[in-house]
Amino acid sequence: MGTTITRQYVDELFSKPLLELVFTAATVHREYHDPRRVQRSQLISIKTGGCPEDCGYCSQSARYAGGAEKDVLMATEAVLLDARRAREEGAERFCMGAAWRSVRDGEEFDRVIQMVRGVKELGLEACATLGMLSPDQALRLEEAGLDYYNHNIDTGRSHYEKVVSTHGYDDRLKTLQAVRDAGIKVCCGGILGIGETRSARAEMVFDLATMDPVPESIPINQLVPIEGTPMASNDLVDWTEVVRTIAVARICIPKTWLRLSAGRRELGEAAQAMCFMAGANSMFVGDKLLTTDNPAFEDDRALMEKLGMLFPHASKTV
Ligand code: SAM
Ligand code: DTB
Ligand code: SF4
Repeated sequence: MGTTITRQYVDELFSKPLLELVFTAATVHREYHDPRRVQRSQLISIKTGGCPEDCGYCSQSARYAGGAEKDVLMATEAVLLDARRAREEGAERFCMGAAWRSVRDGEEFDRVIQMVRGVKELGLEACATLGMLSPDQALRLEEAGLDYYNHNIDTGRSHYEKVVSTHGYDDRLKTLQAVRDAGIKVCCGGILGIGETRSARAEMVFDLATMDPVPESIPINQLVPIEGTPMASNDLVDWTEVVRTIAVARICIPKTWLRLSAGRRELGEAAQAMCFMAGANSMFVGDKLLTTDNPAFEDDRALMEKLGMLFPHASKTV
């Protein structure tokens, strides 16, 4: 699947009239998915800030003033308390993020392994994003029951070095290979609004669509500008570019979970609806992403009701 896609085909899709493109994507979406189904993941930042990397969009880099304060790794019980709450609000997957360049073996990684086991015991899918991983570390996560590992390519290869200088695109691919080889599902996507051209967006979708196998989960983030970072005053990409990117990704990668990720507050309800029409079928739930705000639970429930999409959840009073 996906391997016969050419770069020219992706470029042509990006150039189509928007509503034609959305119609095609919506049609493809209906061949493979229930259009009322939206997968729900909840994030937690288990170790915030102080990251040595210089990703120009990120609140957690120690290089920029104004971002998140550096914190220690959370206690396992506190993380599992949050996971239980997420489950009560209807989350299906619990995603744990740590602002590390790479994972180091030792007490902290052992604790993350405990967290993964605990999340699985609650009956949730477990996902983690901890920076670069060695093949051995990926295997340990798999043995603990980790379902997904998130590690984004973020943008097209040609633009990547303009976004981060402390690691390269090939480092990202190496970690993704370790994840794949360990038998963990891959969550890999990108971010829009980081100074990329439409061509770089097409390059990113092409790279994702020609991975073999393609990622099982693809988050599409819109930049949430963070004070103090080099991208603090970036213009938001036009909402139609978000819709367009989602539509092209759905056409090229029909079976994946395609997540409308960071930036939903900035998009507003109508543009989000268009993204779901264009084939997005996953979202982050809960008031917070890692360090920035996400729409409130009740607002999402209301939006899903308006759109006639399914939003099952256990009682909040349980
Ligand atoms: N340190 C890990 C890594 O580099 O993979 C994981 C954490 S990082 C926060 C995960 C992804 O979140 C990034 O690859 C990027 O796509 C997205 N992201 C980070 N900061 C963002 C922001 N300010 N706005 C939108 N998306 C953001
Ligand atoms: C992804 O692609 N988006 C999530 C998750 N993977 C880890 C993170 C979004 C972060 C948004 C900015 C913040 O809250 O700091
Ligand atoms: Fe942020 Fe991850 Fe880059 Fe660190 S490696 S600065 S946490 S995106």
